[in-house]
Amino acid sequence: VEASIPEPQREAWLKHQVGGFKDKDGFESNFVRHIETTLARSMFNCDETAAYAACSLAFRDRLILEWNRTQQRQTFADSKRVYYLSLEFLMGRALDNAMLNIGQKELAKGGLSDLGFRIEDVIQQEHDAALGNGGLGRLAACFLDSLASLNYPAWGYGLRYRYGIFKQEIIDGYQVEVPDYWLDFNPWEFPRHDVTVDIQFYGYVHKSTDENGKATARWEGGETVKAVAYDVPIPGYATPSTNNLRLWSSKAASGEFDFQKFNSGDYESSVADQQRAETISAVLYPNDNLERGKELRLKQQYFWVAASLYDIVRRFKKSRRAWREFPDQVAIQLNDTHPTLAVVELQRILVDLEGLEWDEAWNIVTNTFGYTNHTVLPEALEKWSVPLIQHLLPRHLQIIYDINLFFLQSVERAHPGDRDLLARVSIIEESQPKMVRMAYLAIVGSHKVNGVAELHSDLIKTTIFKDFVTIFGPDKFTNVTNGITPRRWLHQANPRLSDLIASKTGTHDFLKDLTLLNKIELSVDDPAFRKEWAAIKLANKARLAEYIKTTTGIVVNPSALFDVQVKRIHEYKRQQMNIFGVIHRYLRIKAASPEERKKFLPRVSIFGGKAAPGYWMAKQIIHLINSVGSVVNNDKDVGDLLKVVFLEDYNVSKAELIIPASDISEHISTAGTEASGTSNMKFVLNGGLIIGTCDGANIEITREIGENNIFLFGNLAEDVEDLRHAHNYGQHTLDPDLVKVFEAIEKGTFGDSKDFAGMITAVRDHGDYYLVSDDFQSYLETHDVIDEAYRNQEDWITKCITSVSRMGFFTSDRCINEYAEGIWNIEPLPIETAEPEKINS
Ligand code: 4GP
Repeated sequence: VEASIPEPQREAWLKHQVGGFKDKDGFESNFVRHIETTLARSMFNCDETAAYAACSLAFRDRLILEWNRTQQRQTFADSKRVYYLSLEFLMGRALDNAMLNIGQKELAKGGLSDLGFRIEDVIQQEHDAALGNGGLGRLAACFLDSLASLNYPAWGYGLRYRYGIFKQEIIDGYQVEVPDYWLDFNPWEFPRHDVTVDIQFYGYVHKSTDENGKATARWEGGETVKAVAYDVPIPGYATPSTNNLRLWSSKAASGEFDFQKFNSGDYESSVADQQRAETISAVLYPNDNLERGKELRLKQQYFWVAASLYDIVRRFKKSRRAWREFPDQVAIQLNDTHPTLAVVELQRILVDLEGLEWDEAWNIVTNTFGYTNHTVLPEALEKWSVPLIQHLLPRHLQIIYDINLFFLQSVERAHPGDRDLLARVSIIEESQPKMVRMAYLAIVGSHKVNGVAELHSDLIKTTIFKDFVTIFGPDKFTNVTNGITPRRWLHQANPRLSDLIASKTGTHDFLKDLTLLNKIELSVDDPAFRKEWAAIKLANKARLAEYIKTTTGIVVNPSALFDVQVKRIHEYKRQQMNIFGVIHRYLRIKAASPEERKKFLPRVSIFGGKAAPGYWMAKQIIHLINSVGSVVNNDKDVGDLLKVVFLEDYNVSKAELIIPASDISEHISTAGTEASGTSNMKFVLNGGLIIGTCDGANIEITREIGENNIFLFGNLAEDVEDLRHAHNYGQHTLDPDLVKVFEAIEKGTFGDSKDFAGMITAVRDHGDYYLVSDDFQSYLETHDVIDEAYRNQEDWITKCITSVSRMGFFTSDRCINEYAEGIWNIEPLPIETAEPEKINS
């Protein structure tokens, strides 16, 4: 407030306030100004990259004005805000999204065309913001879009990685990882060199007693690193609300470098401190559904959490409210356990720095946090070693021990004598070394815990968190089924389909209220509508076919059935089962007579996805897919009947190209392992059908669209444990068709079989943990059913239209409203609350 301009000068100020462009002409003059001044180019030196830069800067100018107004409005209204803490925000491209959300894409298209550019080419220049691995990070990005679109006062907090998820190259069929340096030119962030926080690491705890005899603890010594804020504006759809995503970058706290060392000629070590500090936010860990306890990762977590909490507390303190009102003003959502140290940090701030009593502080903490779990896979549940935390964050370890002590005392009071229960739920695992179980800490420190689809939310209550349901009661646990933003995943990715739908529903209002899609069911028999529907799908497939040709050289027929599986490569997602199925189909084609071959439905099997660099089995799966492709795609007997394509470097912008082109997509995880899945929703929303197991959100998709419109197969979650148990006792007869597939691989049909031995032995000799063999026959049969269904194009289109019309439930707007009401207790801010001019008076 000290920085506000005094009343007498405001008139001059207001006279010169900049506004964003209002029409095409305004856009063009902004564009040219940025080309000529910001970018120092001219009309004789302006390629598509420069056009992308200038166009983005013109839109950024508009966004930041709305961003400022939104922040002022929120500050003025002083209502409760939600903070979404996520180590990953998989945003993808920003320009197209910004143009669409603020409703200026047509205008920009005209303006760019006047100046000599095609908008599609300009959009393509943008580098994806790939600050995430997979589902968890993309969900966070969809949530930001919904929060802004629904006018919630909300901030995202994350890390500004210099390197996002690696770029994947396929060389000789193998995955090779290449660093993703994406910050060369990023017009979508605003560095806030004035918003910095000093973050402490290491050191020791100094305990003493104050003048009133109260014991106090102070964390002293150690080293300090500076967190610098970078703000990314998040435009809402069809609303001026523009929220903030604040990403922290690390810097050395003490100036640039060590002058003494520099002067004495020791140049290299003079910059060592700086480099060590910058390492903290340098790179995103490339693991999806997998944790590895690396010290640097823990440093990232604390760095980000401490900076974010400092910021949140600073904002709260401006309102001069009493501490007990903190949870009325602040809701913090923990996106998985990665930010769980925030629970400990807030307790530390309140007790050590603000002098609150433990119980009062703890009450504030638990009423502030909510925790979302995204996986039940044991290898993904975070644990940190006690000695590591002791070393890095000595005061936090003491607080964790105290939290655990008080928690276990309360359990003991409610369940006297149950020592096993105490051992099971203790936040500290009594292993060698001792470990801190982060999920337990998150549960104890939050007032609500949610899973991300119904089955998943039931599973966490009956398996991994069962004891906590006994202790806290069932109401602490809830479900919020995931969703996706229809702005990006329908309108942006598939504009023709979006416009066709609008031609039937009257407007594009379904992009704000997705349940309005149900109106198109009335047109399911309308021949013109159906014809256009089919033409759009074919055009999307032709566009993908073109892309496949340019990137891989493989020629595919757009009228073949496109069968797509794109997601992170993981044994539980079972790409291995898919490729075994492809091999089975290949063997059948080979064995058939030329006459019989004519009966096969032409198919293109499309794969895409990254393997974690250290995940050997996943890399083997990629290699097998590519090896099968090079045999099948060059086999004259097969021709167009089967093509196998692996698309390199799957990411958000490629998803926008691939998803609208799918006929069938595969969501075939072992039942009970995929918490929700969100691409399943994207595919159906784009008029593709899916083959899936009874897992994650597939179950709710089935409920919404009807079981005639989805191809389900395989064992149920409730049977998985028994099957695994049986396997371990030797009761495992391999499926005969799978045996044939293994024989073909082992004969060397797809190259040196040693390269694929791990995938075979996992199924044949090591217990088949993911039940590939158990589900294989029903998987194959279901694919035959799909072939038959696809031959009847009229029925197929009916299924697609019907499915799309019933997908309203899966918008992330619905999710955000559920979180807001059931977990955060926040309300949207009506946008007419305050005129920005009035705010500082
Ligand atoms: C993913 C889950 O695997 C996926 O089922 C879910 O849809 C998504 O979160 C969003 O909730 N989990 C991760 C992870 O990405 O790293 O644990």
